[in-house]
Parts: sequence; C-alpha cells; structure tokens
Amino acid sequence: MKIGIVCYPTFGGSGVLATELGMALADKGHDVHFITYQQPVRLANSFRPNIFFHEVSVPVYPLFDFPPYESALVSTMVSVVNNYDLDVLHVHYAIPHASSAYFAQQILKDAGKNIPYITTLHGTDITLVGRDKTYAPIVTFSLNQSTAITAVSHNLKQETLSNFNIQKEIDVIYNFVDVQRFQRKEKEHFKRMIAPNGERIITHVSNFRKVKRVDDVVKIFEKIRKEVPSKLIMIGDGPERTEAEELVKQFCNLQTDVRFLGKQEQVEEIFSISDLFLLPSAYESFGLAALEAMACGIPVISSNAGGLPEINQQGVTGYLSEVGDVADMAKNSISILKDDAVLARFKEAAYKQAHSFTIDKVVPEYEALYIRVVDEFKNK
Ligand code: GMT
Repeated sequence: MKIGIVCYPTFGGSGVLATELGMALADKGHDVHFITYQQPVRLANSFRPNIFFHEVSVPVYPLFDFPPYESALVSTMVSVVNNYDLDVLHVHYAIPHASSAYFAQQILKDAGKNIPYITTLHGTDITLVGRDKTYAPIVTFSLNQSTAITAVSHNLKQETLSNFNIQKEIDVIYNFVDVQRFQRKEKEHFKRMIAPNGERIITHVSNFRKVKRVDDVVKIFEKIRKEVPSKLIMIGDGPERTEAEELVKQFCNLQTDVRFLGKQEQVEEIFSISDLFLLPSAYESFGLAALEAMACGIPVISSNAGGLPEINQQGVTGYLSEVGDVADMAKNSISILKDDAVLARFKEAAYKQAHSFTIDKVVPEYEALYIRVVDEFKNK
C-alpha cells in the first residue's frame, strides 16, 4: 500500500509514534510518505528505500505575521497524493492535521481522485488544546469527516466522546514499542560514570511541559535520595526545565546527583542503565516514554491519570498514585529500590508487560484498518 503519514516531526509522543509506525510499515513492504515541516527526529539514521520525506515549506511574505502552515500542508498533501498515487492518508494529532486532510481530500475529489483519511488522536489534541473553543468546532468537524478515527487508549476514546459531539466509531489502537531497539544493552562503563558508587539510577523523559509536572519528579527524587543512594537523569527540554533546574538548586546538595541531559536521541542507552522511571503527569493519554522504559526492564512510578493504568500495573510493573501525591510516589519508589530482589521482580514484570505492546502485535491492526477504509471508500 502507499501510505501518507502527516505528523509533528519533533520529540513529542505523537511524532515518535507516527515515525515508528512509518518505519514498521516500510519494513513490511509498504511505501510510506512522511509529510511534515522537517525530517522527523526518529527517522534520522534509518534509511529505507521505501520511505519518502516531503518537506512542507511555508513561504514568508511581509503581510504574514502568522505564515499559513495549514495551507502549505494541504497543498503539499494534494501534490504528494497525486504524484505518488497514495491509497490513504493517516494523520497524527488532530490539530491542524485532521482539517488539513479534509481540505486536501475535497480538493482531490474535485479533481476526480478519492482518498480516505484516518485521524489518530494522541492526547492534548483532545484533552487540552482541542477543547479550547477556538479549535473545538474545527476538531469536531474534521473528526466526524475522517474515514476512521483511532485513539491510543480507551481513556482517550472516552475523553473524546465526553468532550466532543462525535458521530463515528473510535477504534482504540494502543501505542507500541520497537523491542529490537528498546532493550537493555551492556553499558557498564556508562553506568559507572553516572553512578560511581553503585547508586540506583532514576530517569525521567518528557518535553518538560506543565502537564508533565517535572517539579514533582525533583521532589520525589529528593525524598528517595534520603533513603536510597541514587542519581536522577532528566532527559528532554521544554518550558518547565528552568524551573526544575532552579528547584534542584534549592535542595541542598542535590545538584551533584541530578543531570539535565536535554534532548537525546539514543534514550535506550540511558534506559539500559536505569532502575526506575518517573512519570507523575497531570494527564497522559498513554505514556509512550514509560512503555519504552518498561521494554528496557524499568519499573514505572506514575500518576494514575488518563491511560496510564492501561499500561502500568499497580504493584506489578510499578505503582500508580494520585496526581501530585509526591509522598506516596516517593514511598513506592523506595519500596522498589531498596531491595535487590524486589527491584529484580519489578524489572522482569515491566519487561514482560511491554512485550504485549510490540510492533508485531499492534502494526497489523493499523494495516487492517487501512484495508478496511480503502475498501469502504472504493464502494462509496
Ligand atoms: O503531550 C505530549 O506529551 C506530546 C503528545 C503528542 O501528541 O506529541 O503526547 C501524547 O501522545 C503520546 C503518543 O501517543 C502519548 O504517549 C502521550 O501520553 C500523550 N501525551 C499526553 O496525553 C499529555
């Protein structure tokens, strides 16, 4: 099949998942065309002859205080569908990709080409940004016009149905992890650099936005460290990073034990030396970073928000606490970290759970959906 994937190319979860999906589909023989404003980060160093990247460039003009990205995206979608005779468009993150797909579909229809589009909802496109009344009408319309809608968890499906007037079925297709890439590798030298005295290593990965509650990560770590010698690695960047760094500074002596590494591509190398993953978010539709950590055998301490209970199993792969309950998250972390046997049990369970979300289990669900929508559309 010839599939067009529209996504954000950045480190955000929706772009990561869309890129991983494109690579997995290409490995299964499909032609995959990424349409976005820059090469997706996860696509770097992974050449495949059947993956194509089409850059959306937005012309600047003195009149434009806000250059119209959406118009440039629509036109690029139209030309890629025409030039490569695509079978289906799959857009990730509703805003503005779903309405752009609808617009492209209408332009193509006018020229005699019918193409279905699938919208995959990822999280804040529904729970935060999409609900804003400046966007809600266009999100509702473009979802209802989608040939199919998918959500990455049951929780996100429910959030969508509760907050928007959706007249269509929403299929839940869980996120997945590439277990060939995300597996524990021998990195002893690296571990000794971070934790020279055998301290436990705790990791957090996010885009440091408010919803991630990165200050809670620091507060949890401060409590853990009083009981269990440990180090904290913070991966990613975003608006809340400076505040988190300031908080680390405020806590006496914490700076020597916390490293802010910024955006990193080879996260699996850091996961290979980690003992615990912290994700205290106010909301996560799914928590892809936690799943990738689990695939490397790392237990997860998370909030119980959104879709997190659908991947993190209470008392088995980690623990879930109420949002903001730093004391409970610290207590649970300590209970896992202070005992080698308990830690080993949680690591094993996390690894096992992640293996129920692998490429070979999830990607066929997308392929079946593509076949279904293309068939449905032919008969329209
Ligand atoms: O909001 C983000 O952190 C980024 C966002 C995105 O769409 O780029 O991530 C969302 O999608 C990921 C992939 O499906 C999910 O794993 C994240 O849980 C979700 N984030 C939120 O719901 C806050």
